[in-house]
Amino acid sequence: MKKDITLIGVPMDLGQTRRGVDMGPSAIRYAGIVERLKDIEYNVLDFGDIEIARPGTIEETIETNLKNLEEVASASENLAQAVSNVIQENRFPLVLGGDHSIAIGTLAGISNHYENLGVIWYDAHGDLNTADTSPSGNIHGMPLAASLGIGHESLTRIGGYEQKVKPENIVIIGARSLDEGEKTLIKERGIKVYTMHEIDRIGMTKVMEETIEYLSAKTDGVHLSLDLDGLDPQDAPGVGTPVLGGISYRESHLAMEMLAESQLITSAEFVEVNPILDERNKTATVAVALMGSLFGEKLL
Ligand code: EXY
Ligand code: MN
Ligand code: MN
Ligand code: MN
Repeated sequence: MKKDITLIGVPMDLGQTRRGVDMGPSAIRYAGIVERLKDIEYNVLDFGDIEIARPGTIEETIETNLKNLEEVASASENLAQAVSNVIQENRFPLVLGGDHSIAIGTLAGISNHYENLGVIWYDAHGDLNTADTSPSGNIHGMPLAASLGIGHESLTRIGGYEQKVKPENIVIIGARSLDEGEKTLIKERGIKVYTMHEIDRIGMTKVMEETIEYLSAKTDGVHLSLDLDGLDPQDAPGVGTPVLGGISYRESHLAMEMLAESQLITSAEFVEVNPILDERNKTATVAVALMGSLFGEKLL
């Protein structure tokens, strides 16, 4: 069954220090996301963009090494509300980033609509840092930890509740740059991870078959959080934290096509598209093509 889709833009760049990722939603719209989905017979509504405070405009009351904490928290609350409304309207929320800190708000808006939400985290990174383990203080390296209820309470309590996802309901795909604290957390909490090593070794087909089986057995909804830096920088150069040796464009299409066939995905976000660092909007174009496959576009 085809659910109607609502796009939500999140022009957020405060979760990291490279400017330009706030233009991600515009770049993705410019690359034709609305037309692409309409071409495959979806009813698509563009909600527009979430309001993001400018840095330094919210009075700082918290002593912390986390950059722009109040502004990120405030944007996350706005996003959570908007996403929750879309689900209430029985539509599919498709969130366009923005840096990956936005996942804190997306998951806060989604999770209390499900008993047992699953999450696929498609990323070069684990995004499992906290103020104590972060090498950078950048909140885009923390959203998965925050969604587990681990970290600064301004980030873990968005939406008024803690723990948006259980560790055993998470699958990370594409990891190749994990900090020591993240590795410890993965082992302690039993988070399932397919690093690039496993993808090379068993292939994307098997990775996705296993992921789909693992999550469909125990969840009643699955959110896809796709960071474009999960892909190789050759295929997706317009990202702020590129890491060599990533997932290819074709493997990513295969992953999206298999998710479409599984009908498992109930919400999605595409993040970290930075048009200033890009080559002729290539990364946004790749994102749009992957969204096409995720929503069932066929080659023939
Ligand atoms: N692990 C590093 C940090 O926490 O600073 C890098 C994080 C990059 C996070 C991104 C976009 O997925
Ligand atoms: Mn601030
Ligand atoms: Mn990320
Ligand atoms: Mn990443």
